Amino acid sequence: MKQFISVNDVPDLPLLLKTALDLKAEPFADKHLGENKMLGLIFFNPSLRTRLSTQKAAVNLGMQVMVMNAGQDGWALETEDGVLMNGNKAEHIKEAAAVMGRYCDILGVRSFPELLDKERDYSEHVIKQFIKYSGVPIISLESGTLHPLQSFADLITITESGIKKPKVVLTWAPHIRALPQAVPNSFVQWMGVADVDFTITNPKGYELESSFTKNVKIEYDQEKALENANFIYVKNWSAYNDYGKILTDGKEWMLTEEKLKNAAKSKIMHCLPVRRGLELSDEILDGPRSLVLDQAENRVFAAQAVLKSILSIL
Ligand code: SN0
Repeated sequence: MKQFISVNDVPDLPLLLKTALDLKAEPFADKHLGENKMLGLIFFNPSLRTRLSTQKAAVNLGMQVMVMNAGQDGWALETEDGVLMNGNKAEHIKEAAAVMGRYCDILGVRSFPELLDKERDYSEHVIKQFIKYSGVPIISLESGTLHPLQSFADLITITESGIKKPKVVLTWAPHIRALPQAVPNSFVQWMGVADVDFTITNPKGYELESSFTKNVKIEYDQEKALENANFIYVKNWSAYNDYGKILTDGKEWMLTEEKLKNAAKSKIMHCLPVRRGLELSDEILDGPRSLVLDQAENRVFAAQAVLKSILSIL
């Protein structure tokens, strides 16, 4: 694999999935593969799981890792082309990406959307600059529109259940901040190539960008959508059409046990961080339905499978 920006970069998904499950069973089986190879991670936004799981994955493969928080540990980066740099940004992404590419064999980049300008966010400007100027394979650690390492870990988690063609429902959840559409967009993409029966439920106005939801069932009645679900993925996102906006507090969309009466066996997923009492009830998060820690654990093996696949072509 040459880069990992979306599911479309994966040449053989069943093989990558098998690699991840094999690595979970034997995490140190390839501990010499990454010897003398350097992974660089650059974060424009906060991270707990992505930062730690990707480092752990690299170390399991014998790689070394360097981590940067852009704008905090390093210079504030200018990402626009052709600007006169007489403001507070000291370094251009062209040089920063190229320099990191000289030091590292693989680079991971986290860059959230600003949620102000739809075209800019959906053009994936920042990660594309890294692809263009670094000269090394790039892994998305969540970009403007996608979070493929999360979705891959989610697919691993669903696959581990062994349920054949499970019913998977992505449900919108309330939040107090405007959040990216990256996690839901990406989850929809990965469910699109998995053997699942998939439905999205959200309040009117929160439709995702239509190229992601082509051929996907959308059911605006949450209770109806949840019926007989095997997996319910809970996530907030801000509006796409009325871009980056919070349209409603949507309190009635918070998932509770009460809503699961027709989905008695359903497991509950969330990518974390989760706001208790707002997105999901304590009873669900602390109860036997919750898979959130399994998803987080699987982030290691998702990243390890991706790194292994990229290392094999270096
Ligand atoms: C991010 C998101 O894309 O929704 C990262 C998820 C992996 N989540 C947040 O930014 C949550 C922030 C908050 O204030 O709850």
